[in-house]
Amino acid sequence: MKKILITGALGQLGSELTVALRKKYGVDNVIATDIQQPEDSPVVTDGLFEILDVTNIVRMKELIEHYSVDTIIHLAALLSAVAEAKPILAWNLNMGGLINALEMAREYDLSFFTPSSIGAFGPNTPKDQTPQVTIQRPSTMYGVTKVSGELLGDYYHQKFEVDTRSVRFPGLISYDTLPGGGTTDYAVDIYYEALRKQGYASFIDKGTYMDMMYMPDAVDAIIQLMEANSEQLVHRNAYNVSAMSVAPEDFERAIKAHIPEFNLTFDVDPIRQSIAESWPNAIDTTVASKEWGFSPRFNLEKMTEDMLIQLKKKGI
Ligand code: AKB
Repeated sequence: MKKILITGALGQLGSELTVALRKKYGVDNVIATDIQQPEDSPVVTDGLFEILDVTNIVRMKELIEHYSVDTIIHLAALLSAVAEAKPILAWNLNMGGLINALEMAREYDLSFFTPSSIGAFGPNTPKDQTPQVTIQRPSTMYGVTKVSGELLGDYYHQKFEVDTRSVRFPGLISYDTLPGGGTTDYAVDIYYEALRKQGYASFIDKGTYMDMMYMPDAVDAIIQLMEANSEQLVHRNAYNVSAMSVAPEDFERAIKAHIPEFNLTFDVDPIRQSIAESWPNAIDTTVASKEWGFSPRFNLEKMTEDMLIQLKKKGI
């Protein structure tokens, strides 16, 4: 990775990945792009930034040529709950952006990363220790776009020798930028509300387990996978990764260790609850560990401690 173009750089993952990549590869070697340009974001102010609507391949091509890009990290996409509310928009944006980015990778011989998700699994997938290779028949539009993305990644690798790589991210928890429109977003909201109100009404029900991971581990996973030797990679699109399998009451317990008066209640959103129930409880990440050394550093307790410290620093 020498000249990296990131799409969707202002999103939850992009905003932290951009900062980490600029630090590691140099400010002049990371081109952050997004469809909007807020003046107050460090993604915009602290390095190269360009407006890019990923459905516009002409503009994408212009930027790739202008900056002599050699790697594309394609993050622009709608998350699960929004995609379920706007399925046609989700198909057009998630698949339209992805095929444009893959075409650019083919034409300019770029290294390529795009995230898949635990949303690529469905109700027929084994729920516990979900294997790397298993049934993938999702019941959401988000899942349909994620499975299609995995297949396209493999297709471009096998047919055109594009160096495509991907991971199936679980819910990502971070203090920097809020996620928007995901099913796992409750796991971020709960920390904000724990500090603001010492209480939280969860839109995901008690006993609903999903995989989660702290943002520093997600950023490290992308860098580690992109730096791995190509010959090591058998299951490229996409590796199961996760750091913990947790239900709302597990967050409650972890938060109570720091804020004893914290009170968890439930106000379940039927749409997001049904999406959550169609996803695994806990996925098996051993293939990612074996092929490129995936090894997350944060468990629930360590993450909770850090989240609360960082949010307090932000004045929450
Ligand atoms: C979502 O909830 O949509 C995302 C995901 C797990 O892909 N966080």
